[in-house]
Amino acid sequence: MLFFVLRCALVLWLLLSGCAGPSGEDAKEDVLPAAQERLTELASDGGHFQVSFTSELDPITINQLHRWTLQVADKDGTPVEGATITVKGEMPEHGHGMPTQPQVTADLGGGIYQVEGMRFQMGGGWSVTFTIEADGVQDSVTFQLKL
Ligand SMILES: [Cu+2]
Repeated sequence: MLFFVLRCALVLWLLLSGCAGPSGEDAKEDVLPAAQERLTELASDGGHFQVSFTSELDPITINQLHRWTLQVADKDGTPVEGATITVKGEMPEHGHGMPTQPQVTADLGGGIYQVEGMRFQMGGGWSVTFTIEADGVQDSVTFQLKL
């Protein structure tokens, strides 16, 4: 009897979820790309640099160590080479940072830099700030991400 009830419940659940499936999936499809939507190109706070990033993981998944590539140009669009760049990721709403300490590990030339050690341990709002110093000028840029 118990088995029968469970089976009925299972069948009912399958039927219900089957019915709810399509609209549920549609809603999910609407939400996910928007959740991953982000500005990947920004002017730095002081307007000295134009910065864009690409993530090796796209979409970015939680808890997975991955690399970013950062592209830095001056305000006229000329690639900035030989910059010193630091990385800081945090969840402003939670008051904590990343579990890793990402670093720029290679200047690939042409204003392109490799960032290693990116890992986001939870979904939500993240900000990733790059502080860039080149030719005696220091400026920061912060990318906002919803993961
Ligand atoms: Cu958090």
